[in-house]
Amino acid sequence: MKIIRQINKKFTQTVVLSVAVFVMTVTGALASLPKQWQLGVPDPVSPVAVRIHEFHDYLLWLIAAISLFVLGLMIYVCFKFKASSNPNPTKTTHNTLIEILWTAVPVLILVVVAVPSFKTLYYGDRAVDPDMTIKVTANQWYWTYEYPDQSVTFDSYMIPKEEINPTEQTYLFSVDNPLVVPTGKKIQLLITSNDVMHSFFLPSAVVQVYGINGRINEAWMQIDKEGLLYGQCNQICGINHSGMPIAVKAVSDKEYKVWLSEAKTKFASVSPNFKVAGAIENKQ
Ligand SMILES: [Cu+2]
Repeated sequence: MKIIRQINKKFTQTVVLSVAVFVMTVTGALASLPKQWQLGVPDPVSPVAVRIHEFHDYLLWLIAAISLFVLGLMIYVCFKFKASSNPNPTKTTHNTLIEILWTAVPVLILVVVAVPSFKTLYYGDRAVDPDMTIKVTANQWYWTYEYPDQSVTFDSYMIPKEEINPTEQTYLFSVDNPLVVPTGKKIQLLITSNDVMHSFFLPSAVVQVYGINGRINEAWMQIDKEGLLYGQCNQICGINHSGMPIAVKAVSDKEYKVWLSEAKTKFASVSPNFKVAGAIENKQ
């Protein structure tokens, strides 16, 4: 009986969770959460992501064409040169034209892959004239988000399983304080770590940058539609690697300003650097 009751409870939980996820997905509230039986990658939400998706689709057509061509050649060879059709096998060992072709054609293919690949890579590498900067610091095991121009810094922790509200939150994705960004603004991301290597990975914006202690890596994003985006640390960093989700809340400019003024009070604290500077000043 106990087992049946447990199964029943589990089943009810699953149904409730599925309905909740479905409702949230339909209403678009959780646009970037992975879905059951999802095909492909999350919808792109930033210009870099759009370009990378286009490049991905282009490569897909290219490799499909190459694969079909090679398959066709193999089928042709299998029938044309099978032993029964060739009782006296040919002794041919060289064919200059074919040898030039199978060297030159792959080189050309690599060129038509490399050119758009480098263009996309450089486009996403650095923010040109960003509207704002956010510094992301990885810690074991949480993220610290800093808005240097606004003197706002706060930590973002995963919500533990027992505190999850299943109608609004998703275990392993939801956090206490998401990173809030305004839509349509070019955001320069500076990513570093306080301890071991972590990775700031936000698939729908195609941002994946390592946070490395003592280094600052750069990326940028411009979220063009409002919503909650999810990602997670995808550099195996240690025992709580799975406990470092990234939640980014993209809101309108107006809402962002309201949040910012609230955040300045909510997360008001003096950064350690200011403390040290103040101490030195006081001594003088
Ligand atoms: Cu990590």
